[in-house]
Amino acid sequence: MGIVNVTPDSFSDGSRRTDPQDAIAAGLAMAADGADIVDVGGESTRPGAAPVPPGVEQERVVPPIRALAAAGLCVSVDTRNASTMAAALAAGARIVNDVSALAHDEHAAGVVAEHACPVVLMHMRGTPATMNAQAVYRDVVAEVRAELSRRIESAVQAGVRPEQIAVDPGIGFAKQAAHSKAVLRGLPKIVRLGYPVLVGVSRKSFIGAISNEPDADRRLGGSLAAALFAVLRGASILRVHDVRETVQALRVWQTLFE
Ligand code: PMM
Repeated sequence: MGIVNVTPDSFSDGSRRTDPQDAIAAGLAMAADGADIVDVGGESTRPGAAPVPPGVEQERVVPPIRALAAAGLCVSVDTRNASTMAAALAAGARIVNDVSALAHDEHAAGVVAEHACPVVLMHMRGTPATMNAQAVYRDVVAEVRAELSRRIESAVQAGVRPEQIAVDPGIGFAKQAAHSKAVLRGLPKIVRLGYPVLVGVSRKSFIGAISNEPDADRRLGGSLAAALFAVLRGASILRVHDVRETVQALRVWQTLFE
């Protein structure tokens, strides 16, 4: 899954695309480089980020989603807002990726149930503005697993079918670097929930903490290492900025394993 952020303020400078034409070109290039899914988002979820009104978010994401879907790409929309999910699905998006696991907007589960589309339920606590203060765990893997389980139950109660669901432990969301490391090591416990697992490690701050690299755009090596480790631990979808490099790393790594 390649990341197309149509935002002025994502944590990685190199992934910000405010011009719709840039976003479309980036999505097409990612697909050509081997991405199976292109994830388009219009609201930064970096720690402390302010919420973006859904109308503004839709003005950002709908034009690139329409163009990328028309070009035949499988597009997901990265949003917490039901009206943005509906607008993106109407424009041709096929997957909903919600960092709040359908908790932010009371109408979100209904939209996903009605469209019967795949949905990514990601773990976090609070909101991007408040999540850092809630990064307190006794057993982070068990707590993330239990909290994801509750979000799955709530989605299913709202009419989402289990076959639609993928889960994501939410690396860096309400997690300090030590929590993100523990979650990656304990990923098989999340895999045992029985749903496909998506992992987003690309350029995240725990890589900066391990490698002493404050610049998010200079964390490719660490991102590749963490991505391969996540696959080894059972991840089936990787959400990445650097598609060409990740596809190459995966091909070589998998070939050597065969
Ligand atoms: N990370 C970000 C945004 N959306 N969605 C999922 N499912 N998993 C993630 O880890 C995730 C996400 C933040 O990163 P970005 O600013 O590079 O998009």
